Amino acid sequence: MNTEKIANCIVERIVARSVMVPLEYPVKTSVGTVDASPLVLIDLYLSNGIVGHAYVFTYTPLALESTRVLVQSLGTVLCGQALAPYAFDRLLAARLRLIGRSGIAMMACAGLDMAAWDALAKAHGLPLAELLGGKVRPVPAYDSHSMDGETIGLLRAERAVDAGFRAIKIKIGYKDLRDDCHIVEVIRKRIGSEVDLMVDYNQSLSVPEAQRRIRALQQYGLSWIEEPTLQEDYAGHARIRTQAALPIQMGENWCGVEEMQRALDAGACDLGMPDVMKIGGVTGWLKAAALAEMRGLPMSSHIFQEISAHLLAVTPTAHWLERMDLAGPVLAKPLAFRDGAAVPDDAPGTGVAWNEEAVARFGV
Ligand code: SMN
Ligand code: MG
Repeated sequence: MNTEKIANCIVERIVARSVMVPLEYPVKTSVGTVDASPLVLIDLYLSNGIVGHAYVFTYTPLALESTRVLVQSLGTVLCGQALAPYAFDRLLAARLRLIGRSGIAMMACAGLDMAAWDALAKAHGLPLAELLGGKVRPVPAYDSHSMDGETIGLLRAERAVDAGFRAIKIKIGYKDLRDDCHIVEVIRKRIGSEVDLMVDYNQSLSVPEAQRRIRALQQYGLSWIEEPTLQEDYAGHARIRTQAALPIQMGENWCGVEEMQRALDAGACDLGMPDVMKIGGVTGWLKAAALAEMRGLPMSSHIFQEISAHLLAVTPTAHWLERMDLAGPVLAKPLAFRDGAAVPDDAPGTGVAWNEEAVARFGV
């Protein structure tokens, strides 16, 4: 499609639908469990018939309907506008200046941003990675597991290695340190030393307890310790980091690139993993990728595996893609993984499209 026709891509309407998607395994963390995946599915309809698709993940069903309503109402600001994701971000930021773009307001804006970029890529007939100047390519991925306990933890670890993954993340933060060490030890024994092993504390420890537990975990050759203390405590993460002989990882909770910059200025982490939703969609991710490059920060993704496979292809310090499938059952074509890498296909857009029969089945 040529440029003048792009200018004629006018946003006609936005439709936001809520679904609760079943999960193969619940996401068990030390601070809560996600039994089913609450998603707001966003469809951005253009005047030329193209539809941009995206979803946002609300973590808890308690936030599902309010997020859906906010997506729908913010969407009205975009209706009648010529498709321009960058301009949409500026427009929504201006409209929300007084209330502030955080929490579900940022999530809703990011969802609209991802849908707009999907539509723009489709309007150009390009996969998102190529629209952004990169190439669609396999992206190294780690299989992301939970606080599964020994039996399920070993089963999942074995399956992941058999499926070709060269890296696995587990969640820890059990009641006692010896339980953390035990699960890490048995999984390390099962997967061997050639497979990377990361752990995620999901913010559950005090700074002194994190320092104590990380000292005990040194012996297992872990690739990173994720969110050992409260995500907003950048100074606390920095104190943990100065004593830890293991890389500290964080970023899934950075709301906008401003918080990423504050965390890096505080020396909070060795590695970063922005969440494409909380960081502000594709528009926010591109700013984060530039900041990561300036700081030499290896940058991984957090959930949202489909669109992240495109974004990591244009991230100068790209590190790992997190494989945690929170939307597969409602997708027309779930993201493929082969030999430990995400393998996005080269269809136009981000690869997010709905299985409408499943959407009806899981609709809320
Ligand atoms: C996580 C927590 C809750 C839902 C999805 C993912 C986790 C992660 O912090 O890093 O995968
Ligand atoms: Mg995490």
